[in-house]
Amino acid sequence: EEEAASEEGGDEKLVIGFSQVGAESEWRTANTKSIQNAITDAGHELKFSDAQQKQENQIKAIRSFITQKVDAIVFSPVVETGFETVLQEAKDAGIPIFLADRAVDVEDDSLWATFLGSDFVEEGRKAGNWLVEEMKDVEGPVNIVELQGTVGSAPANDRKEGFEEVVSADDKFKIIKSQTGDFTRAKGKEVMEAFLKSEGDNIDVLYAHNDDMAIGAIQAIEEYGLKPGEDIIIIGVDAVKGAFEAMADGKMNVTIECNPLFGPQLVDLIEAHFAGETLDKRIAVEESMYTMDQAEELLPTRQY
Ligand code: GYE
Repeated sequence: EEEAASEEGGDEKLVIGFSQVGAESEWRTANTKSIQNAITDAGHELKFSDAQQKQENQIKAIRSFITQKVDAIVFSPVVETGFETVLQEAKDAGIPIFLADRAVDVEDDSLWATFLGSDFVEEGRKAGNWLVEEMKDVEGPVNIVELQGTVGSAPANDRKEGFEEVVSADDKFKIIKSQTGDFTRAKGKEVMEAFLKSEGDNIDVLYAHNDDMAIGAIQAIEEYGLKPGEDIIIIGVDAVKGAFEAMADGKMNVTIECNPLFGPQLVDLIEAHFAGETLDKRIAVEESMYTMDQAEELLPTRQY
């Protein structure tokens, strides 16, 4: 048997397959590095697969990890639904799944060992609460356009839900347009151009589900002849360096932190699992929120 020698605790060298979403954002690049480095720094062997934001690629990657008899699989699902079959195959093969960053929507929670990631609903609420406070003296209507993340992904679903929950309490807030920008700069720019074309000066606020789309949109707004950060309030999520740069330039107002640097924490959890510990089903990463006036001071200290 090749079973984990639990008396040896964390000393065992594991083969870990990592099915990553893609390379769609600054956040993702930082996350990939953090997890890859943590796995190899701990002396484990890494098999890496980039799904290029496609579910079918992830299903293939997981099947290939199962065939290769890896010890564990780290999985960041591009969308929430449709993974039951392949997760069941991993379970049948006795390979534990560690959900990293994004959740799956499956009924049987024995299909994964633990989920380590952020509370995306809470991030959406933070964005909404910031806006409510910022607009407290404005009579309204406050016209909001929303750039959603990848359709069907946990962060897109949850960031929408949390934000709506807060702003819907006051009917001066109107979400006049909402469309996906797939978490990329290019798509964020393209969709913002379309929003501006149909709504123009009517737009008061942009809520983008990540900073990369906000940064793409900022470009579209400038090309349209408006001032991002002034004529249109810009709210992003992630707190990547690019957002701090935009805020330091006065072009973006706030970013909600979503910390991608949880590689070491993830590897600790994997090792704990192989040492026989029972893990909580959901483990949260701690994070904050940063505004324009803090950007210049904090920029040099940002790690991603
Ligand atoms: O916010 C976005 C990335 O799943 C939390 O995915 C992650 C999101 C992140 O593309 O930038």
